[in-house]
Amino acid sequence: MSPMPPSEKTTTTIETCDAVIVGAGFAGLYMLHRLRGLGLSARVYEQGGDVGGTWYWNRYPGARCDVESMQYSYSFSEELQQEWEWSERYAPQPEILKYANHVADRFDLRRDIQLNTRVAAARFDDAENRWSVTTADGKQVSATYFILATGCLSNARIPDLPGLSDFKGKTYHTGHWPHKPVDFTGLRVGVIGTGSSAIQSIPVIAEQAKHLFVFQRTPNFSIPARNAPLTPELTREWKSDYAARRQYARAESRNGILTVIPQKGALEDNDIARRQEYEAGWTRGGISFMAAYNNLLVDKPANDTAADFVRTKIAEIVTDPEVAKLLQPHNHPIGSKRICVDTNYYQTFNRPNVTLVDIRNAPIDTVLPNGLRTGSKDYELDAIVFGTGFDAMTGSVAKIDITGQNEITLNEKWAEGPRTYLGLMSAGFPNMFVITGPGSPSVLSNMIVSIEQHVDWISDCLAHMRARDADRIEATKDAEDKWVIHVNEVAHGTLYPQANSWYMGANIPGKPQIFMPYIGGVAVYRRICDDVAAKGYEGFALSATRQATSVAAE
Ligand code: N01
Repeated sequence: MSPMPPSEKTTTTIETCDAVIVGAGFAGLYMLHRLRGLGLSARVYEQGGDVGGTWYWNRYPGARCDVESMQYSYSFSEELQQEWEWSERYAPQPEILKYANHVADRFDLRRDIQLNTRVAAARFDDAENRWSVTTADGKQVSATYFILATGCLSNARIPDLPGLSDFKGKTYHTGHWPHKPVDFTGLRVGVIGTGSSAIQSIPVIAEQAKHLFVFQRTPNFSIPARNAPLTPELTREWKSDYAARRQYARAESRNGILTVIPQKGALEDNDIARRQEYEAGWTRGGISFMAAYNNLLVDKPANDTAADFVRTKIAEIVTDPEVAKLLQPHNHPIGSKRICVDTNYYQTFNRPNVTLVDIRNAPIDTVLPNGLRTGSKDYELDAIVFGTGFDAMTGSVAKIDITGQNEITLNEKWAEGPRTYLGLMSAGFPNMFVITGPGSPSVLSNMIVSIEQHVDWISDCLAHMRARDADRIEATKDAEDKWVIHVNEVAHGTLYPQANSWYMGANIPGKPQIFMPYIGGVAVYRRICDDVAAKGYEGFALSATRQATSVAAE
């Protein structure tokens, strides 16, 4: 047995199970359900006070999903998808959280979920073929499988601004919002950041605040959501054909969302036809705006036509031409950063109580006890809202001290960027699975579609192993190396790497800049994963380290 680090010497093994799952968001909940279906014992550890993952933490004003409700939901249970009623085209955060809670209750998941418990470390014991998992309160559990369902946008990040600890007002991060409603009435509020979270919250905060200052470093492209109540007719239409629509989204689409797949490129249309096409997308609302043509994310001149259209819209909506100019993005192709979806975002800058502050040319120098100082001016503030994003995809995994074979930690192995085979496993870390990890479509897709695909793949893999008396699976280094190259090549065939985005790790000082998700599309990716499985888990090494019965009998 490999030696324990000093901090773990005093812990006692209190539990054994087949699998430890980290996180009780949508990935962890479904993983638990599937493992139970296989007759495996599993324990879920969740650092939040309840289930729901991202929807438990992101309670900021205006938070809602940018994938339509009828599609942003589980498909694994026909009864569940028939009985659940969504109220709006884009569900608000409280409703999605209610749905996660409903799922946890309906499938009796809570008895295997331990809340308020952060997993601090996990260590693979090669000789025993077991993971020893330690929680932050020093408890230890031993499991054959270690499954990271930690979410891609779970590690909220507040920039290291000088003077922040001396600020006398309240500070918030959109991704770590208080559970009690925050009332900004009568306050001078500063929002730092203009990503999806800030763009959703700014119009709502502006309605409450005495004055709202928006500190913008990089303007973003945003498309109107056109949110509305879901009509009973539309809901009925979806439910009458749910299975087929789901199947299309998972097996035919690029991003796990049912959209008409465009057949032509933007430059194949003349100016008038193109404008009509974009106008239709703008009027329809939502992220399908980028599905107008098939080359918007691979061809810069084509992309420019869509970007110009949105820049023109901004100029039409925002009455002050100087403010409109500042809001028009020019430093990245449209869609190369996650496109935002809003309700009245650009219109909010016409309000007399809202000021846009350019911190690209005059960066924040310091936080003052009563506000913020940028290069040119002081701003008095009672509250600061950080919409500054996350250490995405790897951040929440990196917070766990994971040690694999030969005493190598995952953080050491991923020091130059994450390395996985299919985004599912990393060589040297046997029996450790990552759900929607780097190297898989994950954040470029409807997350629930990708979560279900990974959970199903992992479950089928474990069933396959059990049928062959195997109890160890590991990615081979060769397969992983080839996959990393492929992920990189596909990304560089697109415009995505041209943006300083969190997809690239560019928002975290010092983080290696590598395009993390797999951009080949969910349908292509699913076929690759299914093919790997059909070939006996090609690129993975499966073995039996002891009598197979011990896997399930402990
Ligand atoms: O975070 P972001 P987010 N000083 O990283 C700025 C998903 N999501 O929480 O671009 C000043 O996108 C930063 O500026 P810059 C969705 O996938 C989905 O908004 O780095 N500014 C940027 O403007 C999304 O993409 C939904 O120059 C600083 C902003 O903060 C992802 O979550 C809703 C700064 C961060 O934007 C993350 O979105 C919400 C600094 N030091 C989120 N550091 C829906 O489903 C950062 N910024 C609708």
